[in-house]
Amino acid sequence: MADALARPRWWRRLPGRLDRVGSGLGHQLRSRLSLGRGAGEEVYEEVFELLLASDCGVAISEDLVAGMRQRATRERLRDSSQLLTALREEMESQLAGRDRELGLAGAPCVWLVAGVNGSGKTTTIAKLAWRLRAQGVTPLVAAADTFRAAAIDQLRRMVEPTGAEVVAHQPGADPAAVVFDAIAAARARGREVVLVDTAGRLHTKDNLMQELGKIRRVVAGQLPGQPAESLLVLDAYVGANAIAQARSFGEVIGATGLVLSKLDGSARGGYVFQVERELRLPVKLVGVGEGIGDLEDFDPKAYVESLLAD
Ligand SMILES: Nc1nc2c(ncn2[C@@H]2O[C@H](COP(=O)(O)OP(=O)(O)OP(=O)(O)O)[C@@H](O)[C@H]2O)c(=O)[nH]1
Ligand SMILES: [Mg+2]
Repeated sequence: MADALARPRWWRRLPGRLDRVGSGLGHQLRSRLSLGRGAGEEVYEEVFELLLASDCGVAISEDLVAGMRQRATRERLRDSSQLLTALREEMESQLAGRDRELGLAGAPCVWLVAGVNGSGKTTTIAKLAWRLRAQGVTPLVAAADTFRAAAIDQLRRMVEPTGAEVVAHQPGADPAAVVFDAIAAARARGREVVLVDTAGRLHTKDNLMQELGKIRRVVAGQLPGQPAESLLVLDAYVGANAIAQARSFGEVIGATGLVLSKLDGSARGGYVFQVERELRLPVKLVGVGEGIGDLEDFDPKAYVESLLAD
């Protein structure tokens, strides 16, 4: 009961979604562990297989099982609920000790948002604008996806209803120039936060990656120490396949954190462990739907809870 109360809003809003993920892993773990065999070698192998199947990756699955086994031996755990608790604690400790706060230092502070095509950048920007407005901050949004006219229109359509302002140039303009102007406007108008929407791109397109690097340099040139946040948006549905491309992005933008979008549609529960370890970056935000309010701070405890739900 205490656990249920501790769950954040987004967890409760996903019945049949994350729950479906949870019932996969949690349900199967329970049925394997409750066969009355205690903590035998065979059981650990089965737990390993289940973790692997839910996209935890080999290294994490091995670590989780090793940690679980150590606890079981040390504390003489035998029954299934004790073993499950040991696994839960191991999972929580994998995600512990990371700074998941969004940095707000700077006047203005800049949050740069990047990722591959369709990962959820513009939606995340609009959700962030809405959230900041709810906190009494009016952000300024730089339409640095100048690649398509439709991208600027989409950004305006999504952001303007939140009350945030959009700074845009013509389609085809230099994205770094848009950012330069947005920073100047934020200074002139006393805006505290500048959100930068960028065009989706493949990590293999050198010229487009360089363009992203240029945006970052323009920000730093105008405002030393910025961007305060360089967020890489990853589509949770794509799962661990996106890790290699994410690494290139991470370097170019100097990523400070990850946004996992579309978590509401993803069945790859263990992916969070893998992505955090492989990229050495904290998941800061999760997208849990298409609505403007469907962005939440990532809460590791609640996440583990939802993974292991029956
Ligand atoms: N279910 C769900 N859909 C999402 C979420 N975030 C974004 N989407 C959807 O994903 C699609 C792409 O979102 P965009 O925000 O346009 O993605 P983008 O990264 O800006 O795309 P490009 O600018 O074209 O690279 C849209 O249909 C969004 O509604 C989420 O958290 N959950
Ligand atoms: Mg976009």
